[in-house]
Amino acid sequence: MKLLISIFVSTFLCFISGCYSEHNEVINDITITDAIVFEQGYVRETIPGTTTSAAYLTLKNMTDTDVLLTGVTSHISERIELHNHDFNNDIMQMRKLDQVVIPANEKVVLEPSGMHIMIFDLEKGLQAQERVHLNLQFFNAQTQEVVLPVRSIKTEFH
Ligand SMILES: [Cu+2]
Repeated sequence: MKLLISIFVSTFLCFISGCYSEHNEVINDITITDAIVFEQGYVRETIPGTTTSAAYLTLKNMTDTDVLLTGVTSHISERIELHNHDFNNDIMQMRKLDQVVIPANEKVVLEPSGMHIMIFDLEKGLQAQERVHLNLQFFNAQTQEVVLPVRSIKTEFH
């Protein structure tokens, strides 16, 4: 009974002294705009008659903790997904990802042959020289805005 009381008391003390919020702080300790540095990127020009595009960028993690990119939003589309390319019987297919890990003290490169940000249902085409605002969403509910230039499809292969 004494043991039970002491467990109860310590749980209660933990509760009022903020053990729970302390735990939360460990996760939310990172300020994304300081931790994640956007190095470069662009959005692909749309092919006439199509409503999809993709964004590519390099993000560098300046911290000792892995950071998870969990989604992307933008005013240009309500459907933006994180994707990867997979080979299935020698056919390249795209697969939706729930998150992209940006490893501690490392970079992650989203590029045409690898992971990328897929933009669906564009209401109007994207032309070279335009700029696209993307809100990157991270695991701790923080966001970071990046502004990417639209690049022509031709320059993508040069
Ligand atoms: Cu894709």
